[in-house]
Amino acid sequence: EKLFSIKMRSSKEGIHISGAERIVPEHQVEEVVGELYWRAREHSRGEADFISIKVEKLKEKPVYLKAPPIYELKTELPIEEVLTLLFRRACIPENLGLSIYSLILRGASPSGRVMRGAMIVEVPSGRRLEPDRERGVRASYLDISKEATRKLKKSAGDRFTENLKEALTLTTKILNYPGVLGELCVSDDPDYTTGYFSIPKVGYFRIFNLKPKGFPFGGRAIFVKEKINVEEFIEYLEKKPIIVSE
Ligand code: PML
Repeated sequence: EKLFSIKMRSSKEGIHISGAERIVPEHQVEEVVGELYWRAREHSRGEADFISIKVEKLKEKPVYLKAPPIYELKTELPIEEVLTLLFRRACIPENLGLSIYSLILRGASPSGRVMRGAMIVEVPSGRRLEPDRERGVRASYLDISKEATRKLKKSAGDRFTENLKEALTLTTKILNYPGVLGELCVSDDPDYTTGYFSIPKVGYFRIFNLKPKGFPFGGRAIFVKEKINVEEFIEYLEKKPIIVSE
């Protein structure tokens, strides 16, 4: 059966409120368009003045990927020490990793705002490779299967959130590209203090209290090896359809 990408975004007075996307077989398109419409309304409590829902037939078959295992870090260690251990495991110099973490907490775009997409950081030079530093790079064409979602809900228990599901889907796509060393994510939602650092073939390390409550800044950094072909990597992130499945 043919597959379709469905993407939703909503805003009010030009300011982004929410976005979501799915990849579904043709017979589910109508239902999922409805779901995303309701989701846009719900997220904005009916305040959105613009909702866009785009339906597009996939031009290529999706790649089916397995999510990394999830580890939840409950520790008394200061957050910098936790991150240092994880950076080491990913072969990222700790000074570089920590400086990117503090940059994210300050608002990483040149204008000091939150970047909507990720920065791409070359290791070990620290060079920023994303062409648009204000926006960053946004991965797209992704979804997670029902079975993989069920398994995730079971393993995360009462610590399951929609943010976890979406973050795991996104990082599974990112980690699957050769030359990626890890991804650091701090939520830009002031009330969502859980973030993660993920490492290819190792895992998704969920870090509670990665930032103080009420803090409005956040963002993502993808750490990559030198000599990665950035154009091809960005093309993969933006265009290649992937579905996280069992
Ligand atoms: C989690 O593991 O709970 C998700 C962390 C990242 C959330 C990013 C976001 O949705 O703002």
